[in-house]
Amino acid sequence: MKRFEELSKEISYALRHAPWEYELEMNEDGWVPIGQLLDALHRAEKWKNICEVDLSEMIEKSEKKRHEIKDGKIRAFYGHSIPMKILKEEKMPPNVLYHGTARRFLESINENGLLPQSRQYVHLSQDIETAENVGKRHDDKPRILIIDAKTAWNDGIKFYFGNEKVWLADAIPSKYIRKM
Ligand code: HQG
Repeated sequence: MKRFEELSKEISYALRHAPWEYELEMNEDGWVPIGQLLDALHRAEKWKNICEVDLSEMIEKSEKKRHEIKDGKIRAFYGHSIPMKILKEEKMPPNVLYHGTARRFLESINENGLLPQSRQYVHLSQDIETAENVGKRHDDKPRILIIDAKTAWNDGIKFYFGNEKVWLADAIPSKYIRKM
């Protein structure tokens, strides 16, 4: 399992942050040909025997749904930081979404709303547990923010579907955010 985690990290890095390091041709939806990714991975000794079945198994065994394979291509569902904006599917969000963050960011979020920071989109969580896990990456006592997604969406803020647990937005003004 550890090996799949390591593989998943490397693939996330390639697909979210540095496709050029792996000579990947990425389309505007974030898809790259699996063959290209495998060719790049095979150059590293530790991945020289990786095949498409391993990639499928890695996705299947992962706790989080980070990647998707379809028609000979692979992509990351979210998390991108590359200059080319990945187009995501606009979708009506649930009435309420959550965002787990660090205590030290609260003042700035209060002032400026949620901003994508180093990524292309703000990442929001479908449920509180997911938000807590996201927040714990930044703070051992994370704070959960409640996003009034329904009102924001009615006011014209766009939301995008990431996966069943992760929603995306360009930015969330602070008037739609309250602390839990
Ligand atoms: C904060 C992981 C100051 C924001 C996770 C967050 C997620 C602000 C941090 C996905 C701010 C950015 C993304 C403002 C936002 N002032 N701080 N105005 N607006 N922030 O890692 O949402 O495991 O880029 O609260 O599970 O934590 O990689 O975003 O704390 O789904 O698959 O700026 O990445 O998924 O941090 O996490 P990040 P995130 P994976």
